[in-house]
Parts: sequence; structure tokens; C-alpha cells
Amino acid sequence: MSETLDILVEDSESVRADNFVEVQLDESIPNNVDLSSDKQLLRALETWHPQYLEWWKDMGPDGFQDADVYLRTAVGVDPSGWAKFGHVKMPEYRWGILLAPKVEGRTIPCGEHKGEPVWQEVPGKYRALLKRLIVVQGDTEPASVEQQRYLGKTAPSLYDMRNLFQVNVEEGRHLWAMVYLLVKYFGKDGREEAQALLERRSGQQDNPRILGAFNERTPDWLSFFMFTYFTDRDGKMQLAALAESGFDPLSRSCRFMLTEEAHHLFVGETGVQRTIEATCAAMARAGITDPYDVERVRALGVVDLPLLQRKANFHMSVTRDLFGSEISSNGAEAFSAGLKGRFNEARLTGDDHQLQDAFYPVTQVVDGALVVNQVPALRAINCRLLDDYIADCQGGIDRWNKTIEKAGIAFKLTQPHKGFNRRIGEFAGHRIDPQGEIVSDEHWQANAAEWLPNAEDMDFIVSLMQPCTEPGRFASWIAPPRVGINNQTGDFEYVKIA
Ligand code: BYC
Repeated sequence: MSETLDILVEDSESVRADNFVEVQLDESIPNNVDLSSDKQLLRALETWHPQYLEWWKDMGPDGFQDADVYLRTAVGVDPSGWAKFGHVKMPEYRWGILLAPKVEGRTIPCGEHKGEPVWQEVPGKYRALLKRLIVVQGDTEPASVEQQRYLGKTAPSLYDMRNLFQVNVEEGRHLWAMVYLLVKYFGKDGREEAQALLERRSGQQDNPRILGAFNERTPDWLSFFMFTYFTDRDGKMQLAALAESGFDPLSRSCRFMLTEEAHHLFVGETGVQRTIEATCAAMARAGITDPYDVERVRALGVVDLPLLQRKANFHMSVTRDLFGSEISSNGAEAFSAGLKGRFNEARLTGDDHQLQDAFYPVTQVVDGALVVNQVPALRAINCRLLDDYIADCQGGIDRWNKTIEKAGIAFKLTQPHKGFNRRIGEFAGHRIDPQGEIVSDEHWQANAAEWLPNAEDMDFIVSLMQPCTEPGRFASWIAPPRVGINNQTGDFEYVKIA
């Protein structure tokens, strides 16, 4: 399902739940993988389940475990009716294992095994590589819940609070999806990895989450919206690449996860959009047209646009690091093995999907200058996915800019240069400004506060983050949504706080 289509479903239609495919909902773990016929697997998952609940209670939304939240629960995998809505206490959410339907006759879309039937079991010689991909994917899911743990307390409305919790429970379900694969297909190792997924902690020094961005803080709602727009979009791209996997159970898991991911992107895009709407409206009321008249804009209780740009710069740059090094032998290996494709691999035309003789342009720093070099395409797989990601980010940014333009404010949000503020890959260790100029360390230090959120910005944001929990009310800095979730009215009580 496309991002746009899912947004339409979420926003304007009541999602029907009467048309699902073979999902056993009344079992202890709802599933469409016939869990009850595999007693050993069922036992392993039933052992993991209480540990997962412990983790959820310790690290899930703080202070809201007893609240009744209007949540969407996946009850099937048919695109026309896969979810139902209702008030649920989060620890009682029905986290299930749902795979998209099998595509009969599916073949491996890329790499050395292109055209061979997809694997239903783990291909022995790629076991370690495949397990690593699943573990890395799985690790991001609980990490994001941990990062967002305290946000409920400063929610700008019950509508937003509900969206936060929806994202959180679905990240929990995505963890279940990866744990199912580990436990079913990787024996004892897999069970140990499933355990370790509950033990690492975002930001913890001794046992951190695997990837950098998932150890950063998500301290406020602007970070949350930027995270769900930019970082969940890495989720979209990576899940789409894994949905092309020759290991069919991984492909099917990721295909279904993508339907849920679309809502997370919607939360991010509309969250930033509504922030911009509130800013533009307040500026118009006060007769302010200069977006850099920051002091006066902030006095109105809204977020100034230059601050939004700095927030976006931060989230874009740390998320770009999640694609790994632009030139990577791991990336080449995963593609050649047929374990991970490019974005839309099966639908790409114009090459042989094996890329033995192909090249791809990669920007590199050579002798203090940025140079585009043609690099063997196999080794540049990560770079290509990153470039596709950067292109995919632009749609929402253009829509945000339209709102600013319509308000008559001369300001445009932009994406910084690919090399800006990077810690992984070709640009790591270099100071590159948002325009793509290589600058000295001294110049960077003198200007960083213009490019990335500074201490004053963070203090201001904290001052804005006052909770607003009366049904139908919104904090000053964010406009109400155009449509309620599942078409609910404006004053609907999305969260009944205990
Ligand atoms: N931070 O050859 P390299 C989501 C490690 S988000 C720390 O450069 P490779 C979600 C790398 O692990 C999607 N370490 O790159 C979003 C490797 O270590 P090992 C998550 C990093 O391996 C929001 C070493 O550096 N899914 O779903 O080709 C909310 C050399 O690696 C980083 C996936 O990422 C970093 N940023 O690519 C909730 C898909 N980058 O193995 C959820 C699965 C690299 O030598 N993962 N390293 O110890 C992958 O496809 C790959 O693991 C990566 C890295 C693309 C992440």
C-alpha cells in the first residue's frame, strides 16, 4: 500500500475489519502463521512474551499504562480491511505476528541467485548475514519506544498523545515480527538474540542500541515529529529493501510492516505541517512577516521557522547515517546474496539486477574537495538507497513550503547537503556546511549554532512543551488536524487518562 493511500485510509475512512485472511485472533499470540501447529515455536514465544511485557512496562510510555487509548489493532492482512479501532490499555494491546500473503511463484529479484525460487528456509551460507540484518532491524523498534518514553507527559493534545501511543504499540509489533523470524528460523542463537533485543537500551553507555540515531534523545514533540518524518522514513526505505529479500518470510513480514509504517510517516508530516500552520497564523495575526524576527515570533508561543530548519537539519543528518557507509562490502554482500534489494528492486528497469559490471556515482572527499566518482554499483548499494531516501524526503518538505509561501512569508525549508554533520561513511571526519562547502573546524564551531539546534532553542522548546489534555484543545504552537482519527469528532476523547 502506498504512503498516500494509507494516509487516506487512516484519515477519511473507517477501516473495515471484516475481511481479514486466516488470522487466529483468539490465540494468546494473534497470528496468521499457524503458530498452534508448531508447539516448540509457540513455547519459545510464550516464554518471551512475559519478558516483552516487563520491558514494555519498564520502558514503554511512562505514566500511561492504565490509560484507555483509542488504538488501531491489526486484525488481518487484507489491504481493504486490516485493522480495527477501540479504546485499549496499552499493556493489553494484541501484539500479533502477521505476514503479508505469500506470492505464489515469487523468485529472488536480485544478486547471484536472481530468478531462483525464493527461500522458505534460511540459506545456510548466508545465515550470519541474514541474522544480522534481522537483528539490526529488530533493534530499532524497541529503541524508538524507549526514546519516546516520556513524551506522553507533554502531549500538545489528546489527539497527538494517541498518535504517539499508536506509533509506540506498532513499533512493539514490529519487534514481535523480527523476534518471530529469529526464534523460528535461527534456533538457540535466535532465542538469544530475541532476549538481547529486550536488554539493550537506547542511550545507555554499557549496552546501547546498535545504530547511532537510536541512541539520540527524543526530548520534545518537535523531535518526535521530525523523527517520525525523517527517521521512520529510513524505516520505510529499509523495510522496502528487505521486502525484496529472497528469504521469503522476511519479505512477507516487511511488506506488512510497511502498511503500519505509513501512519508513522503521516504523524510526522502532519505534525510538522500543523506546527507551521500555527506559526504562520500567529505571525499573520501579529502582523509579522519577517521569519527572522525570532524574538517576537517566540513571544507568540509558536515555533519560529529558522528553529524548525535547525531541528530538521539535525534529524536529517543523523538519519542519513543510518544507511551505513556509502561504499560498503556488507551492502554489496547482502545484495549479491539476494538478502536485501534496492528500493523497488523487482520493479526497477534498466539493469540486470546483478550489477556485476555497473557503476554508480558517489560523492567523496578527495584532497579537500567534494568529487563525484563512478564506483562499482555493488559496493555503492547503501549510497543508492540513501539517495532514494533523500529524494523521498522532499515531498513533505515541498508541502510544508507551500503553506509558508501561501502565508506570504519569505522562507523555505531545505535539505542540507548530504555531507552535512555526518559521522558515518564518506563524509565522516569532515566539516561540511549545509550548502556543501568544506569548512574548517574553527568555522564550524563558530556557525554550528545557526545550523543545528542550540541551547537557547532547546530552552525555548522546553518552555513550549506544556501538556494540553482537555478533549478538543491544542497547545498554542500546533494547529488542530483537519480530520480526526477514524473520522472521530474534534472533541473526541482519544485517551482516557486513568
Ligand atoms: N550507527 O558497511 P557498513 C526503522 C555499523 S529504521 C552505528 O557501513 P552496512 C525504524 C554496521 O552495523 C531501519 N553503527 O554498513 C525507524 C556495521 O557493524 P558490524 C532499520 C553503524 O552494514 C524509526 C559497520 O558499521 N533497519 O526501521 O552495509 C522507528 C559497518 O557497516 C551505523 C535497517 O537498518 C550507524 N548509523 O549497513 C522505528 C535494515 N551504520 O555489523 C524503526 C537492516 C553502520 O560490522 N540493517 N553501522 O558490527 C542494514 O541493512 C544494515 O545493517 C545497515 C548498515 C544499513 C544499518
